[in-house]
Amino acid sequence: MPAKHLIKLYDVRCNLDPPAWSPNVWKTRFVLNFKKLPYTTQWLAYPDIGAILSAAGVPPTRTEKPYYTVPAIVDEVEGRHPVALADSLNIATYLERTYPQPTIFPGGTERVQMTYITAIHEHVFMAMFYMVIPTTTRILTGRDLDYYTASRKGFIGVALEEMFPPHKQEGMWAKLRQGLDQLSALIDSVRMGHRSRWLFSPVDTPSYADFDLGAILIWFQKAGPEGGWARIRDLNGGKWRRHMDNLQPYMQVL
Ligand SMILES: N[C@@H](CCC(=O)N[C@@H](CS)C(=O)NCC(=O)O)C(=O)O
Repeated sequence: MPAKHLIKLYDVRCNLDPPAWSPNVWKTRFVLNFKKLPYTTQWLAYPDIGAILSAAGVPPTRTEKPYYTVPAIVDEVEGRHPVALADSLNIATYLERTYPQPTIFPGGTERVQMTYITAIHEHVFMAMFYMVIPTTTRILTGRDLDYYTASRKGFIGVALEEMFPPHKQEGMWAKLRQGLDQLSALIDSVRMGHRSRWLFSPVDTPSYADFDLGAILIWFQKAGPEGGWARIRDLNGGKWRRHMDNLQPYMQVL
C-alpha cells in the first residue's frame, strides 16, 4: 500500500459544466481515474497558469512562451517532499512508476504504446489541430477568452481566422477522414493479434494509448467545430463512438 497522499491536478477552465476540455489534461485525468488515485482538480484561468504553477513549485515545460502548461500535478505524500511536475507524458510515467497497479502499459507494452501515440498524433491530432484551435473560442469567456485570442498567433504562428476559414473546411474534413482511416487500419492490424475490446490494449483493461486517443476525441467533442463529433463518431465501423462508450467508467471529473 503506498503512503497516504493527495494529488492536486491543475487544469484550465472553460464555460462548460464540468469545465474539463483540455486534451493533455484529460490524458492525466484518465490515468488518475483508472488507477483510482485520490485527487482534486484546481481550475485555473488561462492567464493565471504561469503564476500559479510557478508558485506551486511546478517546473516549466517549455523554453519559450507559454513556459508553463497544464496538466501539472502536485503529489503530497505523507512524510516526503511533495512531488510537483508537468507534461502529460512525464506525469503518466511518474504515476506508473509510483503507483504501478493497475498498469497503463499492460504486458510490458510501453514502447509499442509510444508508437501508437505517435500515430494518433500524426493521423488524427494534427488533422484536428487547426479546426479546434479557433473553435475553442466558443467555450471561453472573459479574461480566458481575451488571453487566448491575443496569444494564439504568437504561440502558433498562424492567426485564428486563417486556421479554419470556410474555403478550407471541406478539404480539412477530408484530411481528417483520411487520417481516421489510416489510424483505423493500424488499429485493425494491432487487433488481429488479440480479442480485447480496447483499441490498443491486448488485455481487458485500457492502455495509455487508449487514453491518449480518448483525450483527443473529448477535446474535439467539447472544443471542436459544432456538430463535428457527430460527423466522425460513426466512421470506420463505429470504432470511435464505441471507444468513447468504453472509456465512460474513467471519465469522472473530480
Ligand atoms: N506537452 C504538454 C503540452 C501541454 C499544453 O500545451 N497545455 C496547454 C493546454 S492543452 C496549456 O497549458 N497552454 C498554456 C497557454 O496556452 O498559455 C503536455 O502534454 O502536457
